[in-house]
Parts: sequence; structure tokens; C-alpha cells
Amino acid sequence: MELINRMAAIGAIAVMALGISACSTDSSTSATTPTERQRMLEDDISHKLTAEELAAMHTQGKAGDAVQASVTYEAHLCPDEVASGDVIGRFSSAENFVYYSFDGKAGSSVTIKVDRTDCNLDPGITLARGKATVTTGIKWSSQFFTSTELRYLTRNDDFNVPSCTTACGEDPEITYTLPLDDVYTVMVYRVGIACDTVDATGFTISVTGDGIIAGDDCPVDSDGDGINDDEDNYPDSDTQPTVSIDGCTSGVDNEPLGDGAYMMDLINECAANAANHGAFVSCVTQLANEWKAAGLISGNQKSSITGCASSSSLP
Ligand SMILES: [Ca+2]
Ligand SMILES: [Ca+2]
Ligand SMILES: [Ca+2]
Repeated sequence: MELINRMAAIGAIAVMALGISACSTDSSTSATTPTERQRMLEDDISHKLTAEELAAMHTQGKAGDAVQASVTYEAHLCPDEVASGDVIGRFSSAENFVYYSFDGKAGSSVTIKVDRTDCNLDPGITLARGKATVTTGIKWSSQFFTSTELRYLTRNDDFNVPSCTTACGEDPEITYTLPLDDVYTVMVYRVGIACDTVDATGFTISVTGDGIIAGDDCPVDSDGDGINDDEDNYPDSDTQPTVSIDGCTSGVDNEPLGDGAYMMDLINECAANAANHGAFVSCVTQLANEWKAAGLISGNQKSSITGCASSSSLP
């Protein structure tokens, strides 16, 4: 109970100092209303906080320091991926951020959009360059961003009216041109302490645009046959349009066979493994028989393929 009261007090200080909660109506500590302070913070990230606000943030920062921890990334986002996540915890604690990473391209745009699935969650997003291992120096805004691993870029709290009726702020969206080829971090944080309920956790996040590239952690389809490398029996398929053997063109389409292999992959294997020309012709003939039996080629096409194999000088 003691801990809960303390957490509530820290939350109340943050809300009063920053006015970041759309649900807060407490403006007794400052001449500016929460809405005015919120606008200053949202529209001008170089806004200098008042001494009162700074003192409150330092108190809050101390609370954050007490729970500094390792950063765990919820997911690495790949092009056109939509992820979902949970925000659990209290403002400025390590648990109050959910981290995502993606690989980005210099000079290209990305759009990051978070939609709450729980009406009582008020999410915001911060975009930073780099990837973090510890929470040290990571805050929700630029004023307190002293991480040596992440470089603050931008943030947004309210952009889109949520689909559910709520008094708990709006959903955030950022469109941003990336400065460098690098890995980037998206942090989803909860804003409206006063209107958030403790168990309000759900949201989806999408990161889209030309700036998102498939990095090392994304599935790759090297030969473009629609089967990712990790499931492709022939990840670097010979995808030439027509079956041709040693310069002889059969006129038969080089068809994909369903498991990542193209006809040419198997013919190339025959050439690589055959001990002599007779064995190569026999190997290709067996393939052509199987393809004809499967209805992939006609009798004439089978003859074209085996003819090319016979006239070749392979292996
Ligand atoms: Ca928001
Ligand atoms: Ca493939
Ligand atoms: Ca393949």
C-alpha cells in the first residue's frame, strides 16, 4: 500500500509539472493551464522548463534511476509489419516504455503509428537513432534524454482520435525523414497517468514507409521466389525464364517446383553430381519423365529438354 501511494504521488507530480495528461484538471501549481503547458511541450521540443518543472522532473528522474534496467526489445520491425504490444507500469519506470527497433535508410521517410486497443490507455511515441542496452538516460522527451546509446529525434503524443470513446487523450503518429543509414528505436510510452487505468495495456504499432528496410533481423528472399531463405531448399535459385542446357535452349518455361527449387536448379545439380556425360543425360531424362508425369511439360517439351542434355558436353 505504501508503495502504491508513493507511485501515485510520483505520478501526480509528473502530471502537474508537465501537464501532459489530457485528463488532468489540476492547474493549481502554475499560472499556465495544463493545456497550455502541454502545447508548449508538444509543439516546441526546445521549450525550457520552469525551475518548478525541472525540480519535479529531477524528482521523477531519481525515481527512474532507482529502476534502471536492461532494455528488452519487444520486436524488430520489418517492412510492412504490424506488431502489437503491451504497456505496463508507471511513468518514468523502465516498464513504462515498450521498445521496438527497425533498420532505416538515410533521407527516406517513415510513418510510425500507434493505436490503442484499450480505451483507457493514452500512448505516446518517441523516435530515437540507435539501439539501447540499458534504460539509463532514456526519458520520454528530449529535455531529459542523456542516453549514450540513443539519440533523441522526435516524439508525438496526440495525433489521431482513437476509435473508442474516451477522455484519455489521442493516439500518436509520427512521420519523419531519417538522417542516416542506421538502426532506430521506437519507444511507446504511456502519457495520461490520471486517466490510464492500471491494467490498460493494449496497442498496435505499425512502422511503414520507404525508410524501413529489411535488415539482418528480417526474413530475406534472396532469389525472389516468394519463399524466404530460411525455408527455401534452393535460396539462390537459377530463375532464368527458359530451361537451357550448355547453350541449348529448350523453349520450355523454367517452372518453380514448389519447395524453392526451379527446374534449372535440379538440372544444374545433375551436371554437378554426374560422373560422366551418360550419367548426366540419364539424370536429366529422369527429371523430364517426372515433370511429364506431373503434367508440368508435354511429351514434345520432354524431348526438347533431353535433346539439349544429349547434345551438351556436360558435365
Ligand atoms: Ca496520446
Ligand atoms: Ca527464395
Ligand atoms: Ca529458391
